[in-house]
Amino acid sequence: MSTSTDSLPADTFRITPLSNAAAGPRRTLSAPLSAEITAALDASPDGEVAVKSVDVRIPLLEKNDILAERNRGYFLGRGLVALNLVSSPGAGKTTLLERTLDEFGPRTRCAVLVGDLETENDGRRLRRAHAPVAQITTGTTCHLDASMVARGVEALDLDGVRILFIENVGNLVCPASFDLGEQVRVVLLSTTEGEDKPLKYPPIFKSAHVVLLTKIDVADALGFDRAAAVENIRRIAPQARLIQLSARTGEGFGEWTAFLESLVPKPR
Ligand SMILES: Nc1nc2c(ncn2[C@@H]2O[C@H](COP(=O)(O)OP(=O)(O)OP(=O)(O)O)[C@@H](O)[C@H]2O)c(=O)[nH]1
Ligand SMILES: [Mg+2]
Repeated sequence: MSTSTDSLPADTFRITPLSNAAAGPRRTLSAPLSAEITAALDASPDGEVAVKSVDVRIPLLEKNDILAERNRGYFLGRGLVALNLVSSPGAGKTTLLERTLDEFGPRTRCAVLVGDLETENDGRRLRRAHAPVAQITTGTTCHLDASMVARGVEALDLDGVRILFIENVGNLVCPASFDLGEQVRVVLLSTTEGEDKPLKYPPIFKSAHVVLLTKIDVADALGFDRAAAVENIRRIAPQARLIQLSARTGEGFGEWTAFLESLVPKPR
């Protein structure tokens, strides 16, 4: 029996039985063995057992889920709506938020938490006199999690804020598993990525409340088949509201801002 962690994500491990290994004297293993494995080894004539993979992400996600619920309660208590924006890198999250902040101005107070592995570029792009912004740099982590968001909001003046945008790290896989405590998850698909991404990365689209088809201004020039993209989104994410827009020309933007305004909690 040996352990192998080759090509595994850091938060999982797998024990692979060596089926061709010569039977030899029982080896001493340093890791603590469960009662089941010890019993199976004792019963095995050649000192080998088959062990199924163990997913150690479960406790990590449980902890995240607890913190996410705490964030959600905090946001509700403050009377604001929190949106988690996820997409592959460069789909247009920051550009969307730049235009959204400009269109709302001080009328509907917004705040932004923005995550990237490195740089404060996006945070700087989003800085506005009327909107507090904080940048979270995650180092090597490919997604935001609920504890980062909890710490991030401490850096924001949320007085009077009605909408909190959380721009996640650009990644179409990892953010799907991490609830941040948002009320609304927004997944962006840009015309530059191709029509098939919902089919290839279903979990994130299945978790969406809203799908934004972005950069529609360049769809024709790219030969992007919008009807096919819409069909793919509808197939994988029938639960999601779909809005097609361009943050560059403003086409479709009215539908987006009207949707956001409909989310703002009414004063009690
Ligand atoms: N033509 C066009 N280009 C856009 C649009 N929105 C964004 N872009 C361009 O797409 C590129 C990436 O946009 P960003 O807003 O930085 O994308 P992002 O999703 O925030 O990127 P990351 O934070 O790195 O994941 C930039 O060059 C933008 O100018 C759009 O509606 N139309
Ligand atoms: Mg960005």
